[in-house]
Amino acid sequence: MAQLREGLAKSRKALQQQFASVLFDRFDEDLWERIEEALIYADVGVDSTVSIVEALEEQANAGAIKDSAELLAKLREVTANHFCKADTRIDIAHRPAVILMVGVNGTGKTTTIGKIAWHLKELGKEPILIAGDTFRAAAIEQLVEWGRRVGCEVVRHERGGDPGAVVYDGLAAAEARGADVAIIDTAGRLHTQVNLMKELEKVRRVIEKRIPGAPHESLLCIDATTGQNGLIQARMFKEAVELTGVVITKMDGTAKGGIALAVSHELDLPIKLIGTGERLESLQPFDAVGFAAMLFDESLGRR
Ligand SMILES: Nc1nc2c(ncn2[C@@H]2O[C@H](COP(=O)(O)OP(=O)(O)O)[C@@H](O)[C@H]2O)c(=O)[nH]1
Ligand SMILES: [Mg+2]
Repeated sequence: MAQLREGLAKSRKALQQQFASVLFDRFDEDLWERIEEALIYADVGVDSTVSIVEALEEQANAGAIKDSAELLAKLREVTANHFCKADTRIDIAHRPAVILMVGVNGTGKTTTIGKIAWHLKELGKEPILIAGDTFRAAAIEQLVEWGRRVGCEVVRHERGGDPGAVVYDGLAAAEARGADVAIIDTAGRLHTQVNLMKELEKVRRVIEKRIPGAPHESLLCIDATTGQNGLIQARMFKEAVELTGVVITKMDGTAKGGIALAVSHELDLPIKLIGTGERLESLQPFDAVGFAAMLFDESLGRR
């Protein structure tokens, strides 16, 4: 939690500057516009912003908001309520539990896999990593290096190999070793959406055939620093893959954290994990109430 706090410190500071002008003694159009601007600035996205401000206006009209402290309290409450209500936990109640990691290149898939594997080890579980990103030798090496640091097996083929084949072998190894969790890395630098869909569909078919009911989690990695571009990526991947949740990475590197809300609300997907740095332990579970509270910190009301 301390790390998420740290990671969100920048978001909060930027928002504080925006909300500093929001202190008010009466409700008028200008106030709502300034709140809207602040939310848009924080990357919350247009649809979610409009919906949040509408909900706040309703509360104000009903007499539930009398001063700026109450406004901020309601803002936190309404914001938390805008996150998708689906389960934010990662399902590892299978053996092996299969986690498929997808997302655009550079969003943090491989790093997040390393972090998840480390956390699993800490919990006494045995993970196995599968190098399904066969485009670049460096991508395979990167996963192998994480495996070395974490102390778990990595199943790999040569660069340029068929992702379906390495996934098949990886799952076979996971079953043979009695691994608790198999985490599959995938490529994200496919040139067209059609190619992307084809490749991910193929990988999925291989997984389903090998282990009925898998993948148990299909997680989309979104880089918080890319702002609204993350929403476009999420739409594209949701069309291509049946996603079970989202990982928002690089929350430590942005002055805006609202993309988590935009993606969760507009695409009805739970945020499951937050990446807050490059270290193994820099991965946090997601909690909507805590997230909203930190985004709109209490101190805002006391300025
Ligand atoms: N600051 C920060 N950097 C991250 C985080 N997650 C990943 N990165 C960095 O982002 C870059 C791309 O990550 P990588 O895992 O290779 O992305 P991939 O192409 O999706 O597999 C690397 O330099 C990572 O160290 C995070 O939560 N915070
Ligand atoms: Mg990678």
